[in-house]
Amino acid sequence: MGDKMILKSDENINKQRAILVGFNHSSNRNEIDINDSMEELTELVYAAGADVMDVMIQNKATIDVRFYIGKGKVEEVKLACEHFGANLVIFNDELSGAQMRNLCEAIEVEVIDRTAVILDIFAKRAKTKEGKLQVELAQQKYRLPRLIGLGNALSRVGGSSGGSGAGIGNRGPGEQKLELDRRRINDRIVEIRRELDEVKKNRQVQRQQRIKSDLPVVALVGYTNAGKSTVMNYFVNHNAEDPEKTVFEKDMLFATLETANRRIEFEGNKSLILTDTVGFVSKLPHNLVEAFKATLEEVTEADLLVHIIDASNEKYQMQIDVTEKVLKEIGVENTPSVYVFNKIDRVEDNHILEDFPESLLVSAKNGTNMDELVKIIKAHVFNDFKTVQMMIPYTDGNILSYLNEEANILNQDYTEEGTVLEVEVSIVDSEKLKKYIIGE
Ligand SMILES: Nc1nc2c(ncn2[C@@H]2O[C@H](COP(=O)(O)OP(=O)(O)OP(=O)(O)O)[C@@H](O)[C@H]2O)c(=O)[nH]1
Ligand SMILES: [Mg+2]
Repeated sequence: MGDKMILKSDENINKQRAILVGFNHSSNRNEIDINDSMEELTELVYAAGADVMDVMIQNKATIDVRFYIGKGKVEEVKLACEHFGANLVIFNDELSGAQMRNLCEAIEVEVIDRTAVILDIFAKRAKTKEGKLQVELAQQKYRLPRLIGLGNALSRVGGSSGGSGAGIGNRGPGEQKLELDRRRINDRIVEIRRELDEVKKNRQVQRQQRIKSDLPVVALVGYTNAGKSTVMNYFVNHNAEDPEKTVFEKDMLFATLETANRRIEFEGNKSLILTDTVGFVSKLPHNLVEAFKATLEEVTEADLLVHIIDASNEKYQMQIDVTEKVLKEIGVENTPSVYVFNKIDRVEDNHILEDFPESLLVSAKNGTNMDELVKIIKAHVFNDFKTVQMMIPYTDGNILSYLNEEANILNQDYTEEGTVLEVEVSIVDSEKLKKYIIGE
């Protein structure tokens, strides 16, 4: 039982029958509503593949150090498990190793917490090598301080071979095992970090290549299920060289777990890199935020953040707050950003524009107002363009082909000396090609 308490990547909570337990303490009240939070936990548990048999909430002023919830509630949870034939109890808040052990012993079923569920989903969905390594790193870091919770079950196993039954006599081998596990995890953490460094080096090479191309980066950010990938696909379908390269979109939490970059092209040779990112969720495990900072590098380097908000979700204000909090944690609070309220096809009457006059309402699914979004993005990232007149001597044909590729030629005339152009170029190019400029 113990080994399963913290899920490894090869185990999961698929098809288990779970009881969810929430704790509503006074300091919590001005945060997220407990019912909303439990509803979200239910969604997370479904996303991880388990069934939710019952949701229990305790309102209490203080946390019980030993069991998190009160002793009486522990009994109730135990009865509920028997009643529903549940084999898993999931707490909405992070538990310590000791609390896990105590609860597990008292309730006699596996006990995990919300963080373990989120880690489990991430472990199952991560696809790239870097994604997998990062999730495992977060998992190992999560396991380490909770080995006591595991240690108990392990010591029972260890002690049984001694034949002395339950009790203090089991401690010896258990603690040795605990120490061994601790060392094993620490070793693995070191190894993962080393592997991640390797992967990172490769990524940096790729990024540098991209940076060399000078393309602006626009990152889609927002709460999970807001429609970021759908927005991405809209652009891939309309403005990408290869419309085949759509990303996965689905009505479930954490459909996207890895950052995806696509080159999006607008008329006049104006291109940008659009980045689809992992969605955020309330109580996102800190280790995971840490781990994903690396894959969120595109976000930290973005020229513009397009914050996608699900207008059809009543709790969008909370979702905006959570997203902004995480963005702050990864250090991008100063990047220019725009609010885009998505799924307006699902809202009839709204006051969004009164509350957020600067925002845009769209439906990525139906394409409503997406041309407005294009305008906003262009205005933000292509404002470093200017129109100039150039004269390119016929001997410099390579410059002309460069401009054909990279700039927006508005007018073209052939004179005796060479080609005279009216052309919209980036400031960078206008500097580089200064000697050809004959008028601005
Ligand atoms: N009605 C409606 N549904 C939408 C719209 N945009 C997206 N959806 C749906 O919302 C669900 C989630 O969309 P995704 O694009 O996967 O959301 P996401 O923000 O990428 O979610 P994660 O990757 O989980 O963070 C899907 O079922 C979409 O079809 C929209 O404009 N209107
Ligand atoms: Mg997505």
